[in-house]
Amino acid sequence: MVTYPRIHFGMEKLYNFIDGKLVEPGKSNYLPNINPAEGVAYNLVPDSDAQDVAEAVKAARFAFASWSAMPLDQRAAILSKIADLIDRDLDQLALAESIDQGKPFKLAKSMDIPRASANMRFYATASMHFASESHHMEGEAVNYTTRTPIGVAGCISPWNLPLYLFTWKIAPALAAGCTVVAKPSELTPMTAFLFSKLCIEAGLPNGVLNIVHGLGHKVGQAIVEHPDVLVISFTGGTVTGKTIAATAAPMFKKLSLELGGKNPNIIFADCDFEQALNTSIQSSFSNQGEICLCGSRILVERSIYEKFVDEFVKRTKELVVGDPLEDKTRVGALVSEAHMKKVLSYIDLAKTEGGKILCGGKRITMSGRCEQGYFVEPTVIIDLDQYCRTNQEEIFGPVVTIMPFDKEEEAIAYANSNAYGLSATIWTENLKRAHRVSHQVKSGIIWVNCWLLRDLRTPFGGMKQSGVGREGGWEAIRFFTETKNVCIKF
Ligand code: TXE
Repeated sequence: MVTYPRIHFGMEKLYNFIDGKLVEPGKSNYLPNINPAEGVAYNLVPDSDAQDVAEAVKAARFAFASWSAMPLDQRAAILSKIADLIDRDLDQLALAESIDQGKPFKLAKSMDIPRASANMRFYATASMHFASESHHMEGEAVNYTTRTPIGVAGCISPWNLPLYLFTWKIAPALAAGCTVVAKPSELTPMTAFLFSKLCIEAGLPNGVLNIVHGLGHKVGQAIVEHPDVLVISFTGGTVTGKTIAATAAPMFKKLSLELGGKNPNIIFADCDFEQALNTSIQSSFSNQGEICLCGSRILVERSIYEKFVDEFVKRTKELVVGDPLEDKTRVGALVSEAHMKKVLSYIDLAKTEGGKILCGGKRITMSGRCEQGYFVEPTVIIDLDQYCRTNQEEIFGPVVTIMPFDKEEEAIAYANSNAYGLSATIWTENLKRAHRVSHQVKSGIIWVNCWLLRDLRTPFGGMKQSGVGREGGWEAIRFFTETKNVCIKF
């Protein structure tokens, strides 16, 4: 068990990071920041507004000329230095992430924080290899294409993988030569605040990255509305994505929207049963099911359906739900009381829709320091129709449904019977089937015989209501650039 650092995390104030300085919000308003495992406030997050955003944009605009002109190796060295500092502070950042978000400390230490430094390092080095194209028209002309940084980028990130997704946006923006005004979720501001201190230590020039904390409809909206923020990268709920798109579209801003998912996990009878089972437990309940890539609809070929359901329920019951700081904990607290209520309301809905709860289904009341925390039992539901709301809407919690199918075409139709199209997992030992099904499932990311195996060079994002655009690799760097073609006649 990790020692809980009460002294460090008393009701301290977090600060915005504007023009290289840690500053109070202009009106000195703060919001309580809740530790979800305890259900109590433990520090104060700035309740900033449009004026704070305006200050941040002004600093970012000013910094743009020198940052975008800085030699690539110098820019890369600063971003790499930030990655090194994240590695140095791994324990402190993982602890902060666990306390702020409710996720197991072990998960934050093994996944979230290492990925945050990987994001910084990946794009630091990528910036030095970035190149644009040229096209020759034989004997007639040559075209060359330039991709130059757009200007000030707005990066808005969610609460489920706080530092992981925050850095996933700002790293390519900074590497491309943009300056940034960023907003982490008001529910999980802590690691972004610590990150701002690391940027100062790494010598990031003033104004290159600005972090404004606060509510989505105030700070987030002000970033999207600001005429000098030319490009917006957002990860969060689909409803919020629609609001952002509606605001940004009339201003012709460039948009990348990574939204929700309701991902199918298709298990054929010819799979490696043990692997499919083990990984499906992870893809269902990792991070309390609060990952947009979690497989929340498990489709199982009928000949192994009963066996799979029995084993899956048995292993689900073995998962230790509890204090995120304890080593044995596999499932921690949900991020907020409101989110816990939303998840529980979907379990109630599933019952009214005819679902049978095989395990879980309730809030858990812990003893000791976590007695007011937001814990929900990992929940497995069967007997639901494909088209019911439980199977159509994103729950984003430790809740999965399992459904049988008879034929491959049926599995594909079920997988596609949803407005979302972020990711899908396919379990089969038949190579031809793996290709066939991968080709037909309408999702931006397909994993065959694995889940969440990430190569940062690959395009990342969803189809349909899961978003617009792709992150990752060159796609993300190109996104933050403006393209120009120059045609020169011989
Ligand atoms: O996210 P929001 P919420 C899904 C999940 C969840 C639902 C709602 O199903 O239950 O979305 O979650 C900022 N302009 N995902 O409401 O509001 C906000 O402050 C600009 C999936 O908590 O989308 C935060 O920084 N910004 C998801 C960020 O948007 C605005 C991860 C995301 O919060 C804004 C999170 C506005 N008008 C939730 N309103 C994923 N795809 O990983 C809010 N924000």
